[in-house]
Amino acid sequence: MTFPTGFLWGAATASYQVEGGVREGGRGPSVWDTFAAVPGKVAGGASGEIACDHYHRYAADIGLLADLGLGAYRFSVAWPRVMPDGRTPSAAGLAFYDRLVDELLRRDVVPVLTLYHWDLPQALEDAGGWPLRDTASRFAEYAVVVHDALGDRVDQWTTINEPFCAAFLGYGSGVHAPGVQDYDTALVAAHHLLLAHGLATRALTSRARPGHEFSLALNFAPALPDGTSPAHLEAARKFDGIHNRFFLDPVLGRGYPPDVLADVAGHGGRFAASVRDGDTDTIAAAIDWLGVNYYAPARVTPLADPLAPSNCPLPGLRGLDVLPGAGPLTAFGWEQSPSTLTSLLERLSAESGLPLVVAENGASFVDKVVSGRVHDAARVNYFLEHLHAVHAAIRAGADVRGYFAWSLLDNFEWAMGYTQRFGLIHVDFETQVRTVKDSGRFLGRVARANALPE
Ligand code: GBH
Repeated sequence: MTFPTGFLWGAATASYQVEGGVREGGRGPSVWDTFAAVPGKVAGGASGEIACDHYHRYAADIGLLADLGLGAYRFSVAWPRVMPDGRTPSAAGLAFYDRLVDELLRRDVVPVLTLYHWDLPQALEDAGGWPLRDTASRFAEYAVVVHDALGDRVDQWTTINEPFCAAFLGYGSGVHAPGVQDYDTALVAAHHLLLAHGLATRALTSRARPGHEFSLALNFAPALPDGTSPAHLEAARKFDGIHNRFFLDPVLGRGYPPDVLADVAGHGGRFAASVRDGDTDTIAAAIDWLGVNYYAPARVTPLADPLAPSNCPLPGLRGLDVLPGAGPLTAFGWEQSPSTLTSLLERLSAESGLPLVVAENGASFVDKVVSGRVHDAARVNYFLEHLHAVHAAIRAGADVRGYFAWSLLDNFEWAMGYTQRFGLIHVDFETQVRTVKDSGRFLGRVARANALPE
């Protein structure tokens, strides 16, 4: 049950979910500051204003990660810290990430830097946001600024985390910032997010130093048809198309999948008009590895009326239902299906030929601190089963190079506020006291051994 030599074991966070300090160091507002201030958008009226106070406590948090035995930290840079108005670099903002990276290196932790995990500068949203093509160019400029500042110490670069969420939840269903509800707009935003990835990858590749590696992280929800009829298989095709292939295929150089383009053709046509000559080549910029974010599959079933709107609000989905998960669920209600992770990694490896990194995997459960301990047996089991699943994919030939637990810390879980805990480390949001959970110790032991227990 040993993992390949050099396998990266780590934990992940995202700037808006953990940093707090939203007005410090000259940081400008992001779309999430604005969105969270709108009553009814986030559970409990919560925001990331303080979150885990990681902006001040990063050194202690890195210490906890390193002491557990984890060798890598996947974090994101807040664009509105580095460019408060979305365009002008801020030395004070960059200085925070300087300190963070130096602390990681001091503790022998590999920094894995994500440039965009959803906190768009509000000024750029005001100018048009991701539905505006210009935002992709602004992103490439921002990427170069961060790379110029940190490229002497950071080798591992991820452009964008989960363009699916940024586009379809941000501009389609509207459950994420900026809260726009329009699927034609969401499709255009998706294209510009992918374009931003391609433009930034090109720009950084041309300035890369030896050892630099570039990637993006996609979230995958494999579709499990809840039956074997042709209608079931069609429902699964549709869901897999818009959720997974719509993002994966263009990144792999295959362009947008024709069947998905047909599915979304009824959304007004601005998407088709937004794709210009050369864009598909730009999006296909070579990457060194693919970040795979996996939590749960989707069980899909057809509806008798093929025109009935799907209860899964994504563009192009009609006539299908996404059913509640089967078996023991996480606190979020998500199905636990480790075998789906094995088949996903095998599929992605075969289709892409790329090295893969599990950039996020984890589960929320209700945790209790009892005498300074958190006995989160359900989460330990989730990690154990999913690590077995990763190991099975490696045995089957997939080139998986790393595994990052979501998340290092309990944190601001977007629209769910502080109601879903994903951390290896418990955070008391009243006192900011950290308590390492059993799952953190477990993952640390696995990391130190580079092997699963027999
Ligand atoms: C990740 O996204 C995020 O990267 C991270 O910031 C977050 O904290 C973590 O997961 C836990 O939520 O398909 O329309 O029915 C999670 C990806 C995408 C999973 C949306 C649930 C359901 C929406 N999520 N999906 S839909």
